[in-house]
Amino acid sequence: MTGPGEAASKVLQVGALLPSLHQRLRDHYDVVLLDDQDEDYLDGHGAEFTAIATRAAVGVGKELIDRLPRLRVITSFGVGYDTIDVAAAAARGVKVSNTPDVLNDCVADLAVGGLIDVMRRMTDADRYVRRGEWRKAAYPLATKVSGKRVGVLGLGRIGRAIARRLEGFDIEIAYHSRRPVDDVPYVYVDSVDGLAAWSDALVVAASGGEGTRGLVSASTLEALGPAGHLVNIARGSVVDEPALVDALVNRRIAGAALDVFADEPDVPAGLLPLGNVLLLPHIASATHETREAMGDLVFRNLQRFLADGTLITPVEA
Ligand code: 8YV
Repeated sequence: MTGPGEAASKVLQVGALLPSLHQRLRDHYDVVLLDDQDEDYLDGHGAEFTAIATRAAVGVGKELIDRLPRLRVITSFGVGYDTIDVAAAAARGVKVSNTPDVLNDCVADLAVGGLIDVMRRMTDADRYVRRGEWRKAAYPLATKVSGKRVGVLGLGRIGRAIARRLEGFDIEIAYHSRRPVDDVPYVYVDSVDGLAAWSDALVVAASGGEGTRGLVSASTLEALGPAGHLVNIARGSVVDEPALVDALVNRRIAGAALDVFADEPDVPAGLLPLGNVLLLPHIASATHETREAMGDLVFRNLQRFLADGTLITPVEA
């Protein structure tokens, strides 16, 4: 077993990281970027690494964990950890950290922006102006946002930040999550489809992973109905994507604002011609301020762990 001093020296970087984090890691540790190595590199060097730095979009599977017999910690850039095999890590006693809270504001801002954009058709109207169509006719009427009913699916830290913002629009809020929470004024609905049936718009803010795969199903979209809008800033996997495409193409729901997809960066071709869908390239946390805060938290988690074996923001297995 390596001691803490030795552990601090060698970090395996899995995937590209924010440039400032990449540099900071190199300034303090001996960092090896896995992407630059040969396939068999870890056969000879796997035992040298006690720490991994990665990002949520890339993650760490069991196979990689198995190739690093002295691994003690995985620090990840991103709040979601559905791409990290947390159970395999725990079975080996490997600790995992993520970057919660520091991105709540930006993700919630984008969710609300997406909701307003798609209900008011702002991006589509922008395209209309650019195509010169305003000269021929007024843009069609859209849907009022203020005062509507919004269902929040997943009332964690980000879901709550979204709900707080929506209160400012006099929106009535209800939610569904694994269990009701005590300290919010919102109505709990005990099924996803029940929440969708109640809602004018459904905002998906549940974490990804096997437990939530396909939680928003064809029947949920049916319940949301032809006047309903969907916003997803969580993970593409939470929504049955073929069912969503079908519902949008056939106007069984009114529109959607999507920042996440099942197979990023691939976006279902059927969505591309649709004016009632806002398509964003997974940018909810992508501001200078938030990404720097996420990078700082990754670095501080690693630094703390290598100093005393604890994490600032541990993921519970
Ligand atoms: C990041 C995210 O863009 O935090 C998350 O889980 O999905 C985003 O904030 C992404 O994870 C970075 O890899």
